[in-house]
Amino acid sequence: MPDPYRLGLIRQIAQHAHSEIIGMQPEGNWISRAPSLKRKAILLAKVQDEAGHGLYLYAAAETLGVSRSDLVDQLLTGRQKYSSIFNYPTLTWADVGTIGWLVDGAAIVNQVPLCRCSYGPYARAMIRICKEESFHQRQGFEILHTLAHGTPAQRAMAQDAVNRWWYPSLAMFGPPDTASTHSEQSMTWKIKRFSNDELRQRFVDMCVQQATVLGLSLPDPDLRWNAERDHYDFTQPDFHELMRVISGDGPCNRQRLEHRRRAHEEGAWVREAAAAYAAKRAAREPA
Ligand code: FAQ
Repeated sequence: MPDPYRLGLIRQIAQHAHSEIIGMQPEGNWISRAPSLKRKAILLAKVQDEAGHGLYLYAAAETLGVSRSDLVDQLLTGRQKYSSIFNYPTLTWADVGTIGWLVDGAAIVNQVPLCRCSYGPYARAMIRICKEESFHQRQGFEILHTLAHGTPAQRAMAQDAVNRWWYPSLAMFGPPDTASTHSEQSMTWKIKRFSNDELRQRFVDMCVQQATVLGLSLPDPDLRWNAERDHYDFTQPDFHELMRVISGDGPCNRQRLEHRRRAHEEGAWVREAAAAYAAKRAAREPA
């Protein structure tokens, strides 16, 4: 395997794994505040799924000759990135629905092609992840549908959340193709199968129909069908804001990393106990 291919994959898979782990925080914030026991149980399961996705992805990265502890260290010291989207706050319960609908929706559009990428362990991890993401997307859609058909205050809360998450969700697909440093190489190697702009367009086309079913609007006055292109025209997200958030200056960057560092330190005894238990069992088992 050529080294640049291996390193390119480690970069992308590690960022992806970190995103799943940091991505537990915005929704985790609502587990104790979910409006019913049923909603709480569903959200708890979703957040646990995200931990599982992180685990599959770290395991896929390890097949390329890196250790999980080294990758975690790179996240905690800010040398590796995670998705910009998880640096935005979840202000209301409607944000949980909107993350499911838009953020998981964008994740699915981006990740379904990865199920057929050129590196088997990553592709195979993505198959299971996409199935679970699809459940996540539907639970978000259902939360928003309930709110959008509830009281005027609930409806306003749902619309406000969609207004705040729309552009950050569009930015998840990365910089425009003209500014994407890795796309060309990643597409040649068939790690990426579609460009950032192609997937962003696919996501917009999909969301317009779904917003109609929800009875909510998307906050873009220039969103309209273009029969010549056979796609919706739309306003691009603010890519300067994306770069600012990626470089550590988003609304919640510091809080997210601080929380992760603390959780990692506080969980050290669990890792030590698990390692000691595994060593004891290995010593007891006949060779
Ligand atoms: N945020 O040259 P490109 C989820 C970086 S879904 C942060 O275009 P590339 C599920 C990029 O890394 C979210 N950084 O890069 C969930 C590169 O930086 P570098 C995770 C970004 O790799 C839902 C630089 O900018 N999904 O977690 C972003 O060809 C709900 C130049 O960009 C994945 O990771 C961004 N938005 O394309 C969990 C999918 N965009 O490394 C919980 C796999 C760009 O040079 C709750 N990854 N950058 O320092 C990919 O498909 C690609 O890596 C892209 C970026 C499309 C994200």
